Amino acid sequence: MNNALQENKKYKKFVVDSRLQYFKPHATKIEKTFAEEISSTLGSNSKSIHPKFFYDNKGSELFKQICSVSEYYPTRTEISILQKLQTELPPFLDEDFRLVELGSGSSVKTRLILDFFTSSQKNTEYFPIDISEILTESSEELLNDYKNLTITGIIDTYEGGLEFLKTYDDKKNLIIFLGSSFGNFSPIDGYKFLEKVYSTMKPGDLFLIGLDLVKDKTILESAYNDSEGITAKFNLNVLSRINDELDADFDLKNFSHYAIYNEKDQRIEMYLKSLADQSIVVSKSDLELKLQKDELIHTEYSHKYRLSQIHDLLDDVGFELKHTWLDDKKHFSLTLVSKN
Ligand code: AVJ
Repeated sequence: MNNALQENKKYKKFVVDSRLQYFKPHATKIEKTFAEEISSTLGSNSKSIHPKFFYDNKGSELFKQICSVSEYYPTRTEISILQKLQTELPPFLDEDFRLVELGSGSSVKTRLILDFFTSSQKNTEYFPIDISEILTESSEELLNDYKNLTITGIIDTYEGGLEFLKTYDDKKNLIIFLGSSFGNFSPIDGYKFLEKVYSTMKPGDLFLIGLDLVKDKTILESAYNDSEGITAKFNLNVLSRINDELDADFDLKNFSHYAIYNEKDQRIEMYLKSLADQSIVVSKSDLELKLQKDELIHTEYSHKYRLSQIHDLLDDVGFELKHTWLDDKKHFSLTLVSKN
């Protein structure tokens, strides 16, 4: 057993069985509550709701549905690239790597990587880092399907989990961050995040990042305005969540989904548009929100990158570029970098 780990006093260890354990911080850090965050972001002049709040049970289910609508190309494109990596990533790895994932992800993608890890290693270690405890559920199936797999979940923010990993042991890590989740960050926050990743990596560790690429505006806008209206439901669902959890009285009929591509800033911008002059009470945030007809509540940015920007960004942080994989249409990218 690993001593460094048990000595990490900030985390409590839960052993489920010999192949599954997880770590959770004792005290949740002094983070703002949902109510407080909504109070400040909806109470300000430019109203917004952070996209991390999309993912309650209903929202996570809707996001899964988005991933399979025909207009939403990122998921299936990234999967097609990961299929190529089955033979093209192993040359960059040796026996000793463990797989670390930021977000416990869709297990379809994780599995594509676990396939070749488990077939070339005697024992494979998988460390998902996720703020939600969902990883304890999805783990069972993985353990059933891969007999030489052990899972150590870290239930914390990405930054917290990476910090934890830094003092864990000397085993090499392949850290993966898929799905263009990075696109939610503003360029400045994204840069800071990558610096954090870099600072927690050991020499020899690898980082694989999936990023959506700049492309034709109509393809981008269709992906966030699917004809089945699933993205609209996903966006509006955050208001239901606020109703349920913060005792608010949003009437969803008085809002519409609005998503456009901002070419200058290279990002999809998602909003909830108020369809009338209205006033909403959010009891637990101690807030009375006044909205005018056509006023927008910002809910998400999804930044798109050019290959040269991805390379410059990673290079600026200090990473060494190993390889970038693309699909045939150059819609999506996976880039592997190392810390030397
Ligand atoms: C999970 C942030 C990568 O930006 O494409 C999908 C979320 N929002 N449709 C994205 C999302 C609307 C997604 N990310």
